[in-house]
Amino acid sequence: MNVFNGILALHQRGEKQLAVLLDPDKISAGFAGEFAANAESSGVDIILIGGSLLTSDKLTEVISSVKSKTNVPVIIFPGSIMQVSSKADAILFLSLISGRNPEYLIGNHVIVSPILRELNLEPISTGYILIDSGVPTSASFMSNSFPIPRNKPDIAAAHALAADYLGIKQLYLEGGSGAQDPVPNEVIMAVRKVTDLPIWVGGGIRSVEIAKQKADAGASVIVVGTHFEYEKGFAQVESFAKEIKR
Ligand code: 1GP
Repeated sequence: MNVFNGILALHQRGEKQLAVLLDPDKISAGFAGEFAANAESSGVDIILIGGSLLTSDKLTEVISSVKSKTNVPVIIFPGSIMQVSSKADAILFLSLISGRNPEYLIGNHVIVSPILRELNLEPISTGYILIDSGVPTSASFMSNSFPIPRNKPDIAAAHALAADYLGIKQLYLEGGSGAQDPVPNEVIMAVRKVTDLPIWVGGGIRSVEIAKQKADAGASVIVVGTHFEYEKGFAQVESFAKEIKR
């Protein structure tokens, strides 16, 4: 299975996708499996697994549990090069293009690429763009990089265009997990204007209305993590999926 081709095909048909982020530090493998069992019928297109800083060793256990219960593609969303597992279908191969930290632009990629090849894990080339979300975020702190100011859509668009010209396959506009304010619609629209690449948008999306706004602004994949982390929240997955696909 080529995971990126599936994402691209839906994007090219204009179909919006919902990605749910599971953080192995915050949920048990058993609970992740229960969520996965209902993911497909709830309209989930992608299950992302990872975190900015994993303090437990549960990544592979959570991935295996999810994989045993669903055919929805499982993609690692790595906070560091330690987050790899042959059990996943693919990994977001993130280059933090909004930052100027060489380790997150190319250094870590050199270290981990031979391992990904060995594990036969599909790398999905992704231009990762941090957008200021009102408060410092783990992604910004851990990567030692500044986000793009949220009132500068033209700067975000220039980064997106450069990524497109470099041959990067998709973009991820990131407000940061638990962001106070999600990525502004104006930023998504400005990026959409300059590129046809799939655009992922995540960070601080806490309501169906906001999710729909981001999809309408031009996001191809809506990522929700924190809001769904508790059992109560997972009950809302279906309504998020329905709304963004409407
Ligand atoms: C974080 O974009 C994801 O990298 C999801 O963010 O946890 O705020 O939904 P939330």
